[in-house]
Amino acid sequence: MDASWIPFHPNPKKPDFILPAGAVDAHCHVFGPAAEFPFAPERKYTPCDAGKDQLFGLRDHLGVSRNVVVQATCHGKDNRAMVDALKASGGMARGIATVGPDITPDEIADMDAAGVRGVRFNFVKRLVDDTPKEVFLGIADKIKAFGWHIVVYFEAQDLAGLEPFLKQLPTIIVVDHMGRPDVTKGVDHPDFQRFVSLMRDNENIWTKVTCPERLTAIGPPYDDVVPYAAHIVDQFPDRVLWGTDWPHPNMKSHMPDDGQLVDYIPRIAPDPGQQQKLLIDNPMRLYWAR
Ligand code: 0GY
Repeated sequence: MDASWIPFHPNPKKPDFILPAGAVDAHCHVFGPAAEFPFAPERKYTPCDAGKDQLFGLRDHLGVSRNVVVQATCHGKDNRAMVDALKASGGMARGIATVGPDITPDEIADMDAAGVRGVRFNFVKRLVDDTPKEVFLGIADKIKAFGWHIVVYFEAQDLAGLEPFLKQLPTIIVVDHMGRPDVTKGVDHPDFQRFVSLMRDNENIWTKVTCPERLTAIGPPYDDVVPYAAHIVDQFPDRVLWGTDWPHPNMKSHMPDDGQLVDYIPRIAPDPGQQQKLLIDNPMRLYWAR
């Protein structure tokens, strides 16, 4: 584990907000355990172990019903820890993989059978080396036949340059963490409005209203991020997902209490109808339609 690594919260509070039955945590990860699932040589960080048993323990503690386990960059293109978690979940977890251009239809089919429903394209430079767009387009072409979608992770300053590429992708696209807005600028700032316009103009683009703990400039309870997520939920209620981001890779300022992240939900989705879509209908449609 990196010397500067902050481990996940050891005893998160019981949420005050009672999640509706069937709620989905649509963005979380597993790390190792390294003795069983070694981290990738090309990784940019070495985390603590945070395996499936701990994830499922958190799920039950929070009152979540299902998980979407997103392949973390510390495991590179070795999806075994994620797939192992899916197989152990009894159908209550789905996955997002990271793959290379050499992926074969048989390998995709095997992951599909385990519950993988998409791939992640990562553009965050501190996390991954650059991948040519043609490589991503080739992967997109291979996975679309399986009904998979594409999760993209980028930072706000890279959106303008990525827009032409995003418009070329042939599947549903899920943007991580609202494209990481700078929340000191204001909801009406052209940078955030560029992201809002992208969603408005492209009905295949969804987003996760996740990670207030990464976006905040002032810390918990993340008052400065609420207006951004609330705006997105209000404008695009049928294309939003919520998740914890447990075990919270690369948090340098503080480690969030996952119970507090559940209590954040009614602040960004105050209406029970919005909550039903955010927590159940949308992720079920995207991840459990089959
Ligand atoms: C997140 C965010 C981060 C890390 C990863 O795969 C990863 O390593 O996604 C980050 O460092 O911002 O979504 O978990």
